[in-house]
Amino acid sequence: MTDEIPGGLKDSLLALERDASGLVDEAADKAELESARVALFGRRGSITALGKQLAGLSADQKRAAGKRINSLRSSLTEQLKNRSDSLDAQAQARELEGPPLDYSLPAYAPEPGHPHPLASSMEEVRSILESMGFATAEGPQVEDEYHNFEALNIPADHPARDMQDTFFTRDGHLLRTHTSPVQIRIMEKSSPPVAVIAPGAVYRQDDDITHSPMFHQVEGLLVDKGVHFGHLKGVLTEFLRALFDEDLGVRFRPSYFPFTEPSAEVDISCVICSGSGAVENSRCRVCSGTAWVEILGAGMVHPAVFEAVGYDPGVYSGFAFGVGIERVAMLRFGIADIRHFYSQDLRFLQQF
Ligand code: FA5
Repeated sequence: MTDEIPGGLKDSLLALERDASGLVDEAADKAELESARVALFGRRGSITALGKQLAGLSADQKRAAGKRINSLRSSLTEQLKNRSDSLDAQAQARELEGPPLDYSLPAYAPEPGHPHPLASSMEEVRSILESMGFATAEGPQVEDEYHNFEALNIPADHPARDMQDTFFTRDGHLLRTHTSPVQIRIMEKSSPPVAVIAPGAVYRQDDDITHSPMFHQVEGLLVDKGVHFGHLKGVLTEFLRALFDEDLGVRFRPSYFPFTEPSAEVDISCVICSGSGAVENSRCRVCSGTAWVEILGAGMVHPAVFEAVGYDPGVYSGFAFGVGIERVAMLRFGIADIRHFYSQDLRFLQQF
C-alpha cells in the first residue's frame, strides 16, 4: 500500500516520522513544548501541510497516505501529552527539593476594619431615634408610583415630580426617590398610635459635590391624637442636639412638601464654622457664610395622606421628617465633597 503513495509526499512522511518525536522529546520546558506543538499541528504546521497534499491524489493513494498521517498524528499527540506530564513532574520535584518554607517569617497581619462613615452616621441617627421611642421599619427600594408619589399627595401631573426624577420600569415601578413611601406602607398595615423610623437608600437624577444619584435617608413618622407642631419641634431639636452638639442652634424655615402641611426645612447652625459664617477669616464654604445649613425636611402629615391610608384626619394628627444621611456625615466629619463616600479610596476611608 505504501508504494502507492507518490514520492514527494512519501519523503515528507518518512522525514516527519523520523524527526517529529525528537522535536517533542527535546522540548526543555512548557514553552518549547508549545512551540513544537504549533510547528506540528498549527495552521502552518508540518502535519497540517501533509494533510493538504492529499488533494489531487487517487482514492487508493488518499486511503494509504491518510492512514499513515493519522497514525503519525495520534502517536505525536500522545507523545506531546507524555512530555507535558513529565515536565510537570520535573517542576514539582524541583520545587520539593528546594529550600523548605520558612515558618518563622512574620505573617501578614490583617488590617483591622471599621464601619464606613455613612454606616456609622446611619447607626448614630438610628440609635438616637430608637432611644426616643421610635421603632425601625423597612420598605422596598423598588417602589410603585402609587406609594412613592400618589398616596403622598403628588399626582401624576404635579411639578414636585420634576425635582425627583428617577429610573422607571415599563410596568409602573421605579427606584424610590425618598423614604416617605414607607410612611404609607406602615400606616396601611397598622393603626395609630405609630412612631417609626425607616432608614434606607434612595435614588434621584442628581450629581454634584453635595448631591449623589444614590443616597440615604432616614424617615420619621409619629401619629397619635393631639400631636402638634410643638411636638415636631421638640423631637427634632432634641434629636439634632444629641447628634451634633447640645448647644446646637436649630431653626425651622417655612417650606413646602405636598405630603405635609405646614412644612418646614430644618437648619442647624453650621458645625464647620461654629455658626460664625467664617473659617480663618474667610467665608465658610460649607454654609456659604450664612452660618446655617439645611439638614432635613419635615412637617405635619397632610390630611390627604391620612385619607389615602384610611386614618381619620379629624381624629388623628402627626408629624413626619426625612433626614439625609450623607449630609449628616459631611457635617459630622467636615467633608466637602459627597463623592468621597463612594470612591472606595483607602486614603479617605482610613481617616475615620
Ligand atoms: C424629601 O425627600 C422628603 N421626603 C423629606 C420629608 C419627609 C419632608 C417627611 C417632610 C416629611 P428633600 O428632597 O428635601 O425632601 O430631601 C431630604 C434630605 O435628603 C435633604 O435635606 C438632603 O439632606 C438629602 N438629599 C436630597 N437629595 C440628595 C442627593 N441627591 N444627595 C444627597 N442627599 C440628598
